[in-house]
Formats: sequence, C-alpha cells, structure tokens
Amino acid sequence: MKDINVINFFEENNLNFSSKFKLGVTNLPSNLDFGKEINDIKIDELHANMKFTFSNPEFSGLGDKFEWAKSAILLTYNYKNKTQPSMFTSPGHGQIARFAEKDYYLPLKNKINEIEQVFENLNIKFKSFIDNPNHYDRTFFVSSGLGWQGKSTMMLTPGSGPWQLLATIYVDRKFKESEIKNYSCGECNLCQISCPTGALNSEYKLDSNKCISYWLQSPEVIPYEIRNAIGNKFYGCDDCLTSCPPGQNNKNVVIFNKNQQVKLEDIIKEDNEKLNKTFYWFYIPKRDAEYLKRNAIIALGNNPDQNTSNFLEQIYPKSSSHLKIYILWALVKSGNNDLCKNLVELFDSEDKSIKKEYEKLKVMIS
Ligand code: B12
Ligand code: SF4
Ligand code: SF4
Repeated sequence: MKDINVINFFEENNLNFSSKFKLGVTNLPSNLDFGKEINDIKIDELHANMKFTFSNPEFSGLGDKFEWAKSAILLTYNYKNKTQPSMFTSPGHGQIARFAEKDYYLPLKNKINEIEQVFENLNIKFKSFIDNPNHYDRTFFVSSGLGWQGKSTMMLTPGSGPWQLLATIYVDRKFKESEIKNYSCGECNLCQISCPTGALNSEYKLDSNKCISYWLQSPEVIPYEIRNAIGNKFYGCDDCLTSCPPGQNNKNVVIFNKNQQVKLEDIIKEDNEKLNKTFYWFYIPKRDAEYLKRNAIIALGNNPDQNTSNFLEQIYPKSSSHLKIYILWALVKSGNNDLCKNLVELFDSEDKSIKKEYEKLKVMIS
C-alpha cells in the first residue's frame, strides 16, 4: 500500500494547519539515538545538574521508543509574530524572552489534542510528547526534513529560524516520509558572538552552567558574574535567537514590545500566589514566585530607574533572607554601599547568612 501524505491524511479527517504549524515525518524504526549525546553533556557536567531529559538519557534520547510505532510526526509551532523580537526595555523594566511573552505552548498543545482526537476516532495507537522529560523533542527534527540544528543548538527552519516550539507524536501508522534537506549554518557564528556569557563557546554545544536561560529558572544562588550578564532579563534569554540570521526579517528596527516588558517594581511588590497565576506558563522552581522576584531584583539592579534605590530600601526590612542578598547586591551595583551597611546593621546584625553575604559584597566593591 502506498504511504499516505500526512497533511492529506489530516485534511481528509477535517484537520487543517495554519501557516504557523509545520509537520514532518520520520519512518520507524529510525535508528536515531541521542542517548549518548545527552549523556556526554551530563558526563561533561554541561547540564548544570538539571533533571529533564538528563534523568534517563537512554530513554529520552532514544528515537525507537515504542515497538508498535511506525512513524514519528514532528509538529512545530512558529511563535515569531509580526512584531520584531525586542531586546530593549525602559529603565526599571525587565524583559521576557519571546517564547514566554504568552503561553505559546497552548496553541501547540491544542493542535496535538486535535491530532490525538483524529487518531482516537480511527482507533490508531499514538503517544505524544511536548517538553516532557521522557523525550528529547529535537530527536526527529532533522530527519523529518524541517531544517537543521544550529551552532546555538537551536533547531532552525528557513523563514522561522529558531522561533519555534516542538512536539512529537509517535503513531502506529506509516505515513510518507519527509525528504531531508541539506541546510547548515555555514560560516555564520553570530549566536556565539552574541551570547553574553560564553555559553556557546563550543559550537553546537551549550554549557548550561553559563546559560542565562538556565539561571533564571534555577533555584540555586546566582553567581555575581551571571547576575551582571543577565542585564535587563526577567525570564528566558533570546540573545542567541535574536542574532540568528535565518530568523530575522529584512528590516531590523529598534523597538519596544510591550508584551515582552514587565515593570520590575510591580513584580517585586506582587503577591506570590497572584504572580504564579499571572505567569502560569513559566517554569518556576517549586512554583515558588520568590524566584521570579529574585529575577526581577537582579534585572532592576542592572536596569534601575530613578526610584530604584528608595524602592529597594523600603522593601528590604520585610523581604525574605533569600531576597535580601539580591537586594544588597542590587544596591551595591548602584553605588549605595553606605545604605547597604546601614540596612544590615539595622535589621540583620544577628543574621549570619546575610552578614556573610555582605562581607562577600564588600570584597566585590573593593
Ligand atoms: C533542558 C532544556 C533547556 C536547557 C538546556 C538547553 C540545551 N540546549 O540543551 C536550558 C534551560 C538552558 C534551555 C534553554 C532554552 N530552551 Co530549552 N529545553 C530543554 C529541554 C527540556 C531538554 C533539552 C535537552 O535534552 N538537551 C540536551 C542536549 C544534549 O541537547 P542539545 O544541546 O540539543 O544537544 C545536541 C547538540 O549538542 C548536538 N551536537 C553536538 N555536537 C554537534 C556537532 C554538530 C555538527 C551538530 C549538527 C550537532 C552537534 O548533539 C546533541 C544531540 O542532538 C527541551 C525539551 C525536551 N524535552 O526536549 C527544551 C527545548 C530544547 N528548549 C527550547 C527553548 C525554546 C529554549 C530557549 C530558546 C528558551 C529561552 N528563550 O530562554 C532556550 C534556548 C537556549 C539554547 N541555546 O538552547 C525548545 C527549543 C526549540 C528549538 N527550536 O530548538 C525545546 C525543544 C522545547 C520545545 N518543546 O520546544 N532549555
Ligand atoms: S540563551 Fe542566552 S545565555 Fe543561553 S546560550 Fe543563548 S545567548 Fe547564551
Ligand atoms: S546565528 Fe548563525 S551560527 Fe548561530 S544558529 Fe543561527 S545561523 Fe547558525
């Protein structure tokens, strides 16, 4: 029997795809196995102790996970919209990376649900994955003819570049396999040059220990050099995406995108539960919004406005010890060394961890 084209198959089942979506098919078994690559990153400790796919690389990186599956469909959602991605914010404001300015996973999940419905109606077995620790989402991207892996490690497609989210559906049905395209980054290395921390110094390999995107999701204490490099970022980092030519429009203009800006004082003052709800699609360690406030204080330290020092002084007494160490750092950054000294003496003369942090900051100043 002739293999059916996947798009025609869905159209026949009343399921259409807007131009935001792209589909590609890899026939199984594929002999694709990224378990070793994921494990190598882990062995070299480039994974910064993250769990995700690193918990069980042998399974997450394995293409042929299910004996019953005959095809893997890779579905991508292009979240690049008409406005240019913005790296700029006004003073006192922080930047949200474009993938998180809205819940862009939602349209992808909805589409997966529609696909699942089609298979369910036809009694065809399937299993889908989006951002799941048990599956490395990039596994079938190249083999499904959707593009190539860039030096930033991002999966790139002509037109949309890196601005896309990925999902996979294993299915017990053979579809026509997509043709693999022969693309590459060539001599380009703009992502490597643009990365503020050197996390991409080895091409095609990300050192998560240096990646801002990682640190803004991490529960660990953020090192000083990373805090400085974070700049105005509040959540996520797009520097290696914004610089990537295949993802750019012809016209590059400096713009402020309001969807990508937050007023940092408002975040820091907000009730934790409310913050969790407002940003329900963010990955927040332990769903504890204190970590978002931490990010906001760092971004405010790097991108203060005229009121920042007064504001930080006001909120210091009532803040948790965890946040106090970042407030002190932000005050030192803006040259308020005496104010820091007074705050510690006045409110925390008995708190060993804060005093220790203050001693470290004093070394930093000198
Ligand atoms: C852990 C994780 C992170 C970590 C680590 C990222 C990473 N590159 O590994 C952190 C927190 C840093 C992160 C950041 C981001 N992430 Co993330 N993340 C994941 C997650 C959960 C697992 C990724 C993983 O397993 N990495 C393991 C390593 C081994 O993978 P790798 O870097 O791709 O490794 C390959 C290369 O090293 C390659 N390689 C090595 N040598 C060579 C040589 C050559 C010549 C070639 C071609 C390749 C090559 O081989 C390896 C295997 O293919 C996936 C979701 C999932 N379940 O898969 C999302 C995912 C990768 N993230 C995604 C996104 C959107 C982001 C951010 C853009 C978000 C942001 N704006 O802040 C950044 C981008 C940072 C970057 N440059 O990658 C998307 C990426 C989509 C895409 N177009 O590729 C994914 C797929 C989620 C999704 N479902 O869409 N993420
Ligand atoms: S997300 Fe930011 S810090 Fe991480 S590799 Fe890309 S540019 Fe570097
Ligand atoms: S910036 Fe250049 S080198 Fe980096 S991923 Fe994009 S095309 Fe490849």
